[in-house]
Amino acid sequence: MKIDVVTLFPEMFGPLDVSIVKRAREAGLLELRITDLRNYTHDRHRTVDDRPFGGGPGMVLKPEPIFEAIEDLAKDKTHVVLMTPAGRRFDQALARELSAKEHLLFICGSYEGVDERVREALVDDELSIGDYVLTNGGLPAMVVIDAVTRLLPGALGDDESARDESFSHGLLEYPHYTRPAEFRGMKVPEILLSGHHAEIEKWRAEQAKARTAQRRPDLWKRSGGQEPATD
Ligand code: JF5
Repeated sequence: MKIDVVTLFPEMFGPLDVSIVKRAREAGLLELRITDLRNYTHDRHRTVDDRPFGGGPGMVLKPEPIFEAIEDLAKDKTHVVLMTPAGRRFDQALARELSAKEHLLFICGSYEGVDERVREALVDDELSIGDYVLTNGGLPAMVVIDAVTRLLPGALGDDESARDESFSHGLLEYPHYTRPAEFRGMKVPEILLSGHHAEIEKWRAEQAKARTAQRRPDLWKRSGGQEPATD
């Protein structure tokens, strides 16, 4: 998969040079290119924004540099994504959907937003990572890129993939423990030390359901949950 990012802050993208995304890039599963929007300006001050028509506070990203950047970087099959709090809410199902695309291009908004003509003419999809306002779309783009990259075939190790598989059912995770069996007086649940694999699976499933029902009633309803979970 190829991913392009057009941003005013290319220096933000260090987090994509570590861990699983780094490994995916090194393995050739992901080709990631970060482009500075200012490279597509032509004036001495490398101007990317201007005051809003009609007045009001803040600045708006000008259309010309964004159009030039997208026309340079996008091909016919490119899925152009604008990161904005006004987009549809990003979730795991959307991560799956995006992971099937050949080429993604993220436009990272800033300031009050981008000129509406960018949306009308260039953008295929507007995504939000949640109901809060950030200073620019760099962090949201990285969130989406991270979630998509780990879904690319071969990006996760066998262990990671197998674990992920068992949690694609829309519930929260069961509690995890490792050694020591007792730490500062806190004991690991006896069942996990018992070696009874069927019983352990049952316990974990119950824990996952109880947690989901209690903490995330929205997910619980979506997963078809009914029984009053006891924790
Ligand atoms: C942005 C104008 C975009 O703040 C966000 C955001 C929050 N959830 N999802 C995205 O994007 C940055 C800021 C101002 C446009």
